[in-house]
Amino acid sequence: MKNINGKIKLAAGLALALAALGVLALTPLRRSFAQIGGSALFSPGLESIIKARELTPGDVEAALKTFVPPGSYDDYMMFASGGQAGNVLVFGIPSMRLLKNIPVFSQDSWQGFGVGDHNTRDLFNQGKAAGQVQTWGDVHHPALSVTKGLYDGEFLFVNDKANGRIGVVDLRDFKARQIVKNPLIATNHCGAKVTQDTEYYVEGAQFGNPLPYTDFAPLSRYKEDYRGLVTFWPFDRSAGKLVQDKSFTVELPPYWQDLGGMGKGVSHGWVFINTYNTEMAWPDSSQGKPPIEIAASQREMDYMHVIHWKKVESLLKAGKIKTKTIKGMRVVPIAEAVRQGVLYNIGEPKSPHGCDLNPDGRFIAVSGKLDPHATIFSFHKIMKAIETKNYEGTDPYGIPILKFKDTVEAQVELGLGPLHTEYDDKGYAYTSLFLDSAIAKWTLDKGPRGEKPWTLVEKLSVHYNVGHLTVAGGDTAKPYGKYLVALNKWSLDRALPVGPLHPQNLQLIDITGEKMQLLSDVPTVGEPHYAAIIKADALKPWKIYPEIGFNPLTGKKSPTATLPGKERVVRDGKNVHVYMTAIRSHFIPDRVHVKQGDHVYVHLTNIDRAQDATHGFALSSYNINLSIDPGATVDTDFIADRSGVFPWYCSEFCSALHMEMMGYLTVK
Ligand code: CUK
Ligand code: CUA
Repeated sequence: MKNINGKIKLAAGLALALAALGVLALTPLRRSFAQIGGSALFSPGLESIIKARELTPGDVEAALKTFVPPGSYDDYMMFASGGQAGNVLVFGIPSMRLLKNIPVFSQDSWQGFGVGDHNTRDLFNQGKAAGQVQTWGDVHHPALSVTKGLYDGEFLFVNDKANGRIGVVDLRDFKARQIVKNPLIATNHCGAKVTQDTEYYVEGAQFGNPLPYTDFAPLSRYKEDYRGLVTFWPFDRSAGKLVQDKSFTVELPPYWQDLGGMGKGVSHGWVFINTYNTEMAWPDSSQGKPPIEIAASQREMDYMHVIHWKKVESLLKAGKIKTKTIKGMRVVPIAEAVRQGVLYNIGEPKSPHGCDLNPDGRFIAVSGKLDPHATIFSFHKIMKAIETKNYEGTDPYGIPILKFKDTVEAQVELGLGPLHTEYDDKGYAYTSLFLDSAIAKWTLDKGPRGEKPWTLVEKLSVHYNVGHLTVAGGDTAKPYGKYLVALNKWSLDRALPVGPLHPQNLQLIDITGEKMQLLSDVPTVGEPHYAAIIKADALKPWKIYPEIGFNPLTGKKSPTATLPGKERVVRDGKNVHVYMTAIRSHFIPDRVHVKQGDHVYVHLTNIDRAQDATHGFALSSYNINLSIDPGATVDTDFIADRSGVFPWYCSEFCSALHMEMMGYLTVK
C-alpha cells in the first residue's frame, strides 16, 4: 500500500494538480474539458482509478504533468548518449517517450546502418582507429550546435571515448554525417562542448599516451614520453563537417584530461579542462603498484587547465606561434603554449569531475568526486591572477599554477560524490551527487528567492547513483529551465526485473516550483552519460528528402540515382550494376540473375514522395539490409560467392501488399 491519507487530501491534491495544469490547458480539447467545470473531474470513474491504482496526490499531479495526449507532441526533445551502445537516444519531454535511436558508431539494422550500405562503410572507414574499422563506440557527451551560445537545432556532436573519435549528426535527417578519428590519441573524454558559435568542437584526451598513440613507449617512461592534449576542430557548417587540416592541438601533460567547460559571454575565447591523475600513475599490479583508483587519487589537488584558445587561433593566423606537425595535426608544444601565455593550471580538489560554466560565463563550477563541495572559480579572478602573474610556481612541465585562493569565488558544501552541474533560467545551479544519490540545488552569487548566495537550498533523492544531470538548455547562455533529467547509473529495484543486467534509469524532475518534484522513471538501454534538452520548435527536420536520388551522407544528389523508367542492369565483365527503384509495392527490376563469383552492385532509389514511405531491402543470406527513406538513394555491393536462390524483400511494412514487395536474386 502506498501512503494515502484519505479522500480529502486526495481531492485537495487533485485540485492542486489541476491548478498546476492550468498553464498546460491550451489545446481546444483540454479547454473544453476544463469548461465542464471542476466537479466533472471528480467523477466517480476518476476517483475509482486513483483508488484502484493507489495513487497519491503527488502521483496524480506527476501523471498530469507528464501526460501528452495521443496525437499531441512533446514540447522538448532530449538527445541522450547511449554510452557503450554507440548511439544517441532521442526522447520527447515531458512524456519521456523514445522517439528515435540514432546510430553513430554502432550498427543498427533497422536503419540499414552498418549492414551493407556504402554510406556507413564510408563513415566507418573514416573512423578507423589504428587502422581498424570499429563497429562500436562509447558515447559520453552529446553537444548541440549553438549560435551566440544558444541551441540552433542544426547539428549534434558526440564523442567516442573508447576510440578517440567524434561523430557529427545532421539534425535535418537525424543521421550521422561524419566520424573523425583523432590520430594522436587512443581515447578522449572532454569532447563535451562546442565554442559559443560552434566555431570549434573541443576534444580533450582521456588516458595519456605517446603522441601519437600508435608509437610505442614503455609505461615506465610515462612522465617523459606520454602526453595529453586538447584538439580544436573547426566546424564547416555548410558542409556539416569538422575540418582536420585546419584543426589545431595544444599539447598537455599526461594527466588525464576529463571534462571541458567552454567559455561563453565574458569568458568566450577560453576553455577550462579539468584533469585527474596528476600523480601520473600507471597500473602494474604485478610490480606491486596500487590499483589506479588509489594511485591516481593521492594528491589533495589536481589541476584545471586554463587555455586561451582564441589567442592560439590568432597567433596561428599571424604565423607567430611554433607548432610541430604530428600525423597531419598541428600541435602547439607545452613549452610554446606557456611562452605565449595561453596555458595555465589551477589547483582543484579532489579527483575533479564536471567543469561547468554558468549561463553568463562568469563562474566555473568544478566538483571533486572525493570532496563534498562544488568549487566555484571566478573567471574575473582568473584573469586578474594571470595579469598580475601571481603564480605559485609551475607544474613539472613548466605550466604556471595560479593560486587556488586567488581564483576561487566560493565553495558550496553539497554532499557526497558531486559530479556535474547545470543551471536553470532563474539563477539556480543543480549538481548531481553520485554517492548521495541526490540532486543538490544551490544558489550562485544571488539567491533568486532571496536566499543567501552560494548556499545549498534543497536536495532531492534520486534512484540511484546519478552521473550526469541535464537541465533543459542548461549548458547554454539562456537555459530554458523547467525540466531536469537525472541520468542514473544504477536502477536496482526501480524497474521490473529483466535479468542480471539492469536497465539504466532516467528520472524526469520538474524544477519550476519552489521544491523539485520527481515526475517519472524511465528505464532505458545503453548507458546515457550526458543528455541535452532542446525546445522541439528549435528543430526543423526534413519529412522527406528534398529531391529524388538524394544521398543522405553527401547531402547531394547521388551519381547512382535512378529515376522511374531508367531502371537497368549493366554488366561489365564480372561487375553487375543494378540500378533499381522502389515504390509501393514493388521493386524494379525484381529479378536479378548473376553467375557465382560476380561482383553485384545494387543502387536503390526510393521514388516514393509520400511521408513515412520508407522501404527496406533485405537480401537473404548476404547479411544486407538497406533502409531507403523517401527520395533517398542507397548503395550496396557484395560478391555473389554462393550459388542458390536468395529472395529479397522490403523489410519495412509499407503497404497492405507488403510481403509482395520482393524480388529474387538467383546465383548460378
Ligand atoms: S562522464 Cu559519465 S557520469 Cu564521461 Cu561525462 Cu561524468
Ligand atoms: Cu516497401 Cu514494405
